[in-house]
Order: sequence, then structure tokens, then C-alpha cells
Amino acid sequence: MATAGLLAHGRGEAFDYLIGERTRDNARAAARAAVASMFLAEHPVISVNGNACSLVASELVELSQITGAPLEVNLFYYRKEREDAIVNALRESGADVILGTSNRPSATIPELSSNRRKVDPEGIGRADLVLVPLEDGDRTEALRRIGKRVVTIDLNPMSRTSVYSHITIVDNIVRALPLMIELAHELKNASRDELTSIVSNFDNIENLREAIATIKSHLTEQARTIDEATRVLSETGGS
Ligand code: PTJ
Repeated sequence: MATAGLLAHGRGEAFDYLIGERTRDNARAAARAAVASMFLAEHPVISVNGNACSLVASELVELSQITGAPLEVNLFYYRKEREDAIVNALRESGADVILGTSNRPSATIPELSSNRRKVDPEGIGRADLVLVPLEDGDRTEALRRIGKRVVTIDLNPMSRTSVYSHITIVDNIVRALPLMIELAHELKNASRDELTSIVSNFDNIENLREAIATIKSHLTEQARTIDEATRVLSETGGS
């Protein structure tokens, strides 16, 4: 039985090759809409799992501090040692309040099995928006069913999480989080009208289509590069 989900990163990396390992325009637009909706939300929360924490602990803390969205630990593969390791990493990066830990009160999300059904009543329990990076489809669906706005970061534009979220940033979390921090500094004094207009002009499904189109054109470009390399090799006498 698995005790942690380290493979998620490997799977994600494969998709990073497919988008060309850089932040595309569609991801930039989604990150802008994500940050704008975090500022518009009354109780935004950032959900932290093992993969997100091991890749971007300090950036999660920084984003939480600029947007005022508290951090909540929410684990699929719960073990007290994992929770402690995550809490330590977040604290070392300057986190003050950390919700969702076993010493705190807990509420339950219906229709979700596993430890993730437990949420902090002061965090995801009362949140109107939850940022759930690198998550699985069941959790995204359950959060939507109970009326939360869901924002995610997921390299796979075809995953259930990508499709079911209100806003999906199709990018590597190691690039997406610094971009969100930059955008949060830029938008922190924006008017509600400006933020609302950014969010209402964003269409997640259209954005996912763009992400898939980017993958297609990147693969076409790569195929041309291989053709060119083969031609050069044959012209220079390679066998
Ligand atoms: O820490 P726990 O116990 O709560 O476990 C977390 C799990 C493993 C359950 C959670 O991370 C998970 O569900 O992972 P998945 O379903 O394997 O991956 C979720 C999505 O994240 C997949 O669509 C991956 O392609 C994507 N992904 C993986 N690495 C990255 C990524 N997206 C952005 N940046 C990455 N570096």
C-alpha cells in the first residue's frame, strides 16, 4: 500500500515536456484570474498536500501572506510524521498559522472518502474559494459539489481536476507559484471592479483548449526538429 504520492511529480514532469517546459500565455491568463479571484473571495484558503509542500513550501507561505489566504494541510496519505514534516517546512518558511492539523477541530466534507474528508472549520470548512494544487479529481469534484470555488495548478489539462476546477493554471507549480506571487503584488491594490472584470473575462474550458493546442503545436515543432536533425545527419555523412 502506498504511504505517499511521490509519483504525481513524475507524471506531471512528462506533461511539462509536452508544453515545452515554460509558462505559456494561457497559464499566465489563468494565474491572473486565479489571483484576482483570491482577492475577491471572502474566505480564500490554500490547501497544502505533500507534493505541493515539497516543491514550493516557501512560495506557498509567501502567497498566503500577500493574499491573506490561510494555509491548510490536507493529506490523502495521512501519517502524523508527514503532517509534522509539512508543518515544519511551512514554519521554517515563515508560516504563522497553519490550519488542518490533528490538534485542531475538524469538520467533514460529505461524499469524499479518505482522510481528506476532514477539513478545518476555520479553513476549507468555511472557505468560499480553495486553491488545491496537484490534486486528484475526487477532491475537486467534492469541493465543487459543496459550493466552493476551486482553483488549481495542474500540468495535465485533461485531468479531472483541470476540467472540474473553475480556474486551472496549466503549468509547473515551480513556475506557477512565483508568477502568482508577482501577480499578487501587482493586483493587491486593484479595485474590485478591475478584479471582477479579470475573472469574468476568463473562460476555463477555452483556456484548457488553448493548453491542448499548445501541446499539439509544440509536438509538431518537435517533429520538425527531428526531421531537420535527420536531414543534417544524412547530408554530413552520418549513418
Ligand atoms: O500528500 P498527499 O498524501 O495528500 O497525496 C497527494 C496526492 C498524491 C494524492 C496528490 O498530489 C495527487 O492526487 O496527485 P496526482 O493525482 O498523482 O497528481 C495530480 C495532478 O498534478 C496530475 O494531473 C499531475 O499531472 C499534476 N502534477 C504533478 N506534478 C506537477 C503537477 N502539476 C503542476 N506542477 C507539477 N510539478
